Order: sequence, then structure tokens, then C-alpha cells
Amino acid sequence: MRVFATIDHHDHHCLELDEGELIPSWEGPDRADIVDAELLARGFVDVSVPGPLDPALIARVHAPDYVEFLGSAHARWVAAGNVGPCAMSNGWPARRMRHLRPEGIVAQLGYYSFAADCSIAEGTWRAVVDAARTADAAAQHVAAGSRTAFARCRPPGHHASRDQFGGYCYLNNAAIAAERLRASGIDRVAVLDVDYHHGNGTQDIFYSRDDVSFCSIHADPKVEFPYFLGHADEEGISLGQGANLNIPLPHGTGPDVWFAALDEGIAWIDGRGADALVISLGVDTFIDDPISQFRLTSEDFTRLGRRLAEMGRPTVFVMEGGYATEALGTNMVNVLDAFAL
Ligand code: OKP
Ligand code: ZN
Repeated sequence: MRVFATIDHHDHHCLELDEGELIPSWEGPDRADIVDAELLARGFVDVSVPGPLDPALIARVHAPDYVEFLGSAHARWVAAGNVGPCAMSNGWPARRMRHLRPEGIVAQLGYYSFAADCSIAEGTWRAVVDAARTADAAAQHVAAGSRTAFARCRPPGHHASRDQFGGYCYLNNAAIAAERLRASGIDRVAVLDVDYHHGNGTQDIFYSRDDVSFCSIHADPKVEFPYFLGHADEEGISLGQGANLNIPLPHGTGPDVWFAALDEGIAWIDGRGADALVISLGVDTFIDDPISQFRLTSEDFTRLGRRLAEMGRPTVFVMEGGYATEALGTNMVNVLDAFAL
């Protein structure tokens, strides 16, 4: 299996507001290093550096003013005299307030984000660009006729919407991969999101379209981040009506219920008739994940890879979450290894 990766993510280490404290983010540079080490140890040596960023592709997924904001936010934060190392807001447009773009950097950080678990460090934009390039390259590889490819990227992307960051995500790597497949002439694409958290950004980006179907299996937003999207009655709108499937599950969900949900999602995708797949591959469904509440084992990730292979479709894997660092490499590569067989 071809792997696409860069190491230019190392200077992306942010602070997050967690349990009332500002802590180094759970989503740190070690995550990618751990996955890289495991890939190498298990013979995934077909590694490529992705090509340059394609602004036209990014513009199919994200608003131009948002992309411009992300690229300049940290420099503006410093220039405005803010002392903290990571740019973050302290106010957001809530119920009955107006969504007019304000002028200052702190206010704009609120305008362009939906959570305080995610800030912008000096090296964030460079890592974000590389993650997007990586997802694009993996999709191009599959569009050119390969059965599969893995985008080993960080930061993750599935919480990022057209114009808001949050949940450790800035540009939506999976959506970028899906758009590359579409732009390459693949008619029907399905994104299957198996990360523990709902892929609210991906859902939002494709919500009114029928050419990219979206299915997410995740912890119920009533009790889990991102809290405000991911319910079972969100089925898409206008042209996209019926092209969105959410399967929220309770805290404590184990393999029996989780794999039954996966079968339901796969049957739905089969019914939609997808020509290619993008997998938002988070392994934070793992029993020992420090911020999550499902109960999959490392062996279950092998089972997941096998089940995805049975779908028999060209498949782009895009790395999302997974925070149990001791097992992260094993869990992520178990999926890829089982798929590649
Ligand atoms: C990103 B991805 C921990 C709070 C964490 C945000 C989680 C973002 C997950 N106490 N809040 O979907 O893995
Ligand atoms: Zn997650």
C-alpha cells in the first residue's frame, strides 16, 4: 500500500482547553511519528512525499476568506501583541447573536472556529497545508487506478467545515480527498467516517450534495464532542436529501454493537452505489483511548480492515484521531495491513 506523508507537521503543537485547563493538545506530533515507526516495522516502505498544494482543489472545499485567515492568523496574533504561544478566541457568535465578520484577530478566531480545544501555533499552517497535500496525493493515487493509498496526515480534518476550525481540525483532509476523486472523473464517492467523534465538518461540506455520500459511526453527540451535530435524524437537504447517514452510539459501545453499526453503514453505502471510498480513519474507538468511551480492541482494527476490503472498492484512507499513543501505531496499521492483504 502506498503511503503519503511529510514530516513538516512537527511544529504544529497546540494548546487545548480541557477540563478547565490549558494543556498541550492530545493531538501532538508524536502521533504521526508513532504511526510512521509502525508502518516501517511492518514493511510499509512504499512512502511518497505529496505534490504541491492545489489552491483550486482547496477552494472546492473551503471558503477563500477562511483559507486566507488560517494562513495569516498566527502572524496577526503576534503582531497584535498577544502573549500566548497559540492563537485562540474567547468569544463565539452564539444564539441570537449576529454572524458578521468582526475585525480584530481574537474576534475573527471566534468567527472562524466552533471550539476551544484547538488553537493556532506558529507551525500550524505549514502542517495543515501538508496534511491537505497528503490527502490529495493519496486520492490522486487511487484515481489513477490503484486499489488503495494511505494519507498519514496530521492535524486531522473531519471536524473542519467549509469555514470553521475546531476539534483539532483546520482543513478537511477527507473532504479534499473526496473532491479530488470527483474532479478526477469518479462519479459517486462515499466517505465512511469510523472515528469515535462525529465528522461534523465533512457532513456539513457535503450536506446538500448527492455525489458525495457521508456515513459516520460515532459517540452520541448528546454526550460527546462535537455536541451539536451528528444526530440520527440528519439525512441531508435538497439534492443531498438521503445522502447522509449518522449512526450515534452510546458511551461504552463494544465490538458487537459497533460492527453491527458498521454493517448497517456499509449496506447503506452499497445502496448509494459508490464508485470509490474515502475512509476517515480514526482509531480513538479503542478501549484504552484516553479521551474516548468505546471498547474496540487492537484485534478489532484488523477485523475492520478486512471488512472494508470486502467492500471491494477503490479506497483512500485518511488518518484522523487516536490518542492512546502506546497502541496507536498497532491499531492504525492493523486496519491497513488487513485491508492490503
Ligand atoms: C478530534 B478527532 C478531551 C476533550 C477533547 C475534542 C476532541 C476532538 C477529537 N477531554 N475534545 O475526532 O479525533
Ligand atoms: Zn476522534
